[in-house]
Amino acid sequence: MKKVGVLMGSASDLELVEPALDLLAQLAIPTEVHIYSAHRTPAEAMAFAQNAEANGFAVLVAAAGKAAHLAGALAAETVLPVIGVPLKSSALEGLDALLSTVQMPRGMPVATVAIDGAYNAALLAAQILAVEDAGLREKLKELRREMAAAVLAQDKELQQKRGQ
Ligand code: RP5
Repeated sequence: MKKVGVLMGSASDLELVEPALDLLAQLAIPTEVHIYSAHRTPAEAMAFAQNAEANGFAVLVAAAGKAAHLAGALAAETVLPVIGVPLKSSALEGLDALLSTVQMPRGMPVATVAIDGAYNAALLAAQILAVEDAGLREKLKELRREMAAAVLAQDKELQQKRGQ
């Protein structure tokens, strides 16, 4: 299976990125994780994206806060899909990162998830890989069934508490 590359702009982002890493591990998707900043280490970030296709990646996840350019900078260097995760790491509560990530100019798309949406970014990356992988599609369907079962269990508990 091809790999998912997960990049974050700073070590301080790691805690918010961990839900993505956990899900990718749970789904047994090969993953490589890096701290590369679009501002502080632009050469490394650019080289990673330029070589990503040759290095066996299928999709990149880029998480960053503040003036979050990482996802867009990677997208500029590869035609692999890039999923941006705006992080809440500033006084602006992540709105700055959301707009920086989502408002890409025509021709250079970044698939942007919610602020602090690392889990969904990993899920979307898995769904992209699953287009060509029936086994992975089955795992994703099982996850959906588990989610639905959890909600219905919560509903049942609520009904019991309220004596409905
Ligand atoms: C962004 O600036 C990083 O992605 C991080 O969210 C934010 C703050 O970085 P540090 O100053 O904590 O390294 O580039």
